[in-house]
Amino acid sequence: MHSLLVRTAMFACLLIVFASLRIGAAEEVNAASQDKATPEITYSIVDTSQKRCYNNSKEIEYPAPDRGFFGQDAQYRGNQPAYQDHGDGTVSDLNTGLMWTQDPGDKKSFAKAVAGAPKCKIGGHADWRLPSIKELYSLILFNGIDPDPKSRNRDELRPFINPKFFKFQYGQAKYGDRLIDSQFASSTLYSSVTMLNNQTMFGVNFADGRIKGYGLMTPKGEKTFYALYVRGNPEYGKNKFVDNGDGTILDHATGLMWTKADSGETMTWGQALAWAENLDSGGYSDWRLPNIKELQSIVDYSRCPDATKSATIDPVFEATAIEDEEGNQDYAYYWSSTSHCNLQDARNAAYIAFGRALGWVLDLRTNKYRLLDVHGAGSQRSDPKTGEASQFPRGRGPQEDIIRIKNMARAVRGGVAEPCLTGPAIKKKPQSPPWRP
Ligand SMILES: [Ca+2]
Ligand SMILES: [Ca+2]
Repeated sequence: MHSLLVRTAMFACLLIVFASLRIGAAEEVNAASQDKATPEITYSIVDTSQKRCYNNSKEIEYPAPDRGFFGQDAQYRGNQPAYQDHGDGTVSDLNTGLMWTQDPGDKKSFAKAVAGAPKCKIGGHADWRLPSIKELYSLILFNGIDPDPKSRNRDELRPFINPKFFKFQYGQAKYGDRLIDSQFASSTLYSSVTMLNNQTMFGVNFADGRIKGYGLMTPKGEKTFYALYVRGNPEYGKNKFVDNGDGTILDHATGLMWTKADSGETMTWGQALAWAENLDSGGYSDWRLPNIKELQSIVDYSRCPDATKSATIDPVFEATAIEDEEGNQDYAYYWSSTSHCNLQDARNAAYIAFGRALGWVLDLRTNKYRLLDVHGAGSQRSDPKTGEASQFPRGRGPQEDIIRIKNMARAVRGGVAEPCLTGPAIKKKPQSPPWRP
């Protein structure tokens, strides 16, 4: 009698378990069909990993919503980087659905980087390709530190890519390289030329945190690059813009909504953060300044002022024309919410050049400076957050980049960016360099 009771009770329990399993299965089916109804994110933007907040020069506590510098990169978390190391020389990016080779090998020319993809059999896969500039930029992280190009000191440096998953090295003396010479190749060629006549490829420098167009030829021969190969998610980097007709543009590929118009005037970095946070447009008030990876997602690398007489952006967007430093029609640089830090300070923030990426180049024959498109429209560089551009009449340092300080802005909303009001404790820095005997 006793054991019959137990058996009956057990049977009842099993029935309940089976019933709940069936309900669980039904819920999964419902969730799957709902996924089909809502647009699929095919171009998931990975966050920059910037976790600290900065003012115009240094790290600060996370600012409150009504205070200056609110709305910067660290305060919107987004899709945090997540990788899986397969232990066979390949790494999967769990956000983008892209699989990568882990080791870029030796530097090689662009032609050899292209030719190497179909020959690559790493991990037993035969469908590797050289990444587009948008695919390659998905790996960049902005907890990196921009080195002084002349420095040889590798202490305290941190690259702009996760070195636990990707083999990274700073410039090697064996190539005659500077510390910062760690440029990675992409399959994206510039639709114009740099330095007046150089065929140019966009690459990412994971040593100093920039996109630049690199001339394929140098006076010494073909320029060489590191190359990672990628496979999977053929939709990555392809926008699906829809003009909502109310001043907003939705990119169904990324899930981000953008303002159709830009700020129409240039401003400092702090002003750009506040402009976006205070914007009321299309019936939305939760606009923010995009981080640099979100902003790069709307670059159209097939367009540029020279090739299409337009900004480097899909024509669904409006872009305010400007006059460059010599009075030629061009398009602006656009601020991101991302600081570009070096060992000394956080005085710079990252921008995308939606017009020519100009620099002052000294012509050794005439000993005069010429204003040239040195890096190509679609580059990512950085500018001082505040100050007077007139202090930099011939650009800055070995990068030769022109300095504008006042740049344009475009606002974004949506995605998975919840505001974040607290962060890690501020890093204390020694007041002066440690004394060395
Ligand atoms: Ca962020
Ligand atoms: Ca707001």
